[in-house]
Amino acid sequence: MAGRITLTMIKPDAVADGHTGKIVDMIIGAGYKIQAMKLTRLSKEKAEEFYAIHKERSFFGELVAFMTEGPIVAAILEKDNAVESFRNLIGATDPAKAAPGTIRNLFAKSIEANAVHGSDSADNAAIEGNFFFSQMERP
Ligand code: FUP
Repeated sequence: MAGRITLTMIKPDAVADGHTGKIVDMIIGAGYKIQAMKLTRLSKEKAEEFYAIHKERSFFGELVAFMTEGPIVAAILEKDNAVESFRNLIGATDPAKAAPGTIRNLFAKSIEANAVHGSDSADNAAIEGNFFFSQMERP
């Protein structure tokens, strides 16, 4: 399974704006199989844990505040070369730099409220999948 999964979050901005269905449709249309999916909400502690790698960055406090402001949809997605291909589907972190037709180009509002997350490596995809889902919640 290594390399075949990635973890996504549809972030609070996109969920609140009613874009969940369109984003899930794009993901399925691009050939991903959904292994697990849930609507949930990050506590401050959980958001700080998820983004711990960024804790020294100037934007960390605002990022945690944004990620806890409303519900998110987390999902484990399966496809060949999942991490890299999904990052191509979502586009650059900054929506101003995201290629036309990418999820962030279509739905993101700013570099912070950027609609979706995608894991940046196969190792982090495994860690992030286990962060959100128990064995019972996965096939
Ligand atoms: P990405 O892997 O594309 O999600 O981007 P990063 O891991 O670099 O950043 C994680 C999150 O931090 C982004 F989704 C949004 C937030 N961020 C900011 O708010 N400001 C920045 O300058 C960079 C990132």
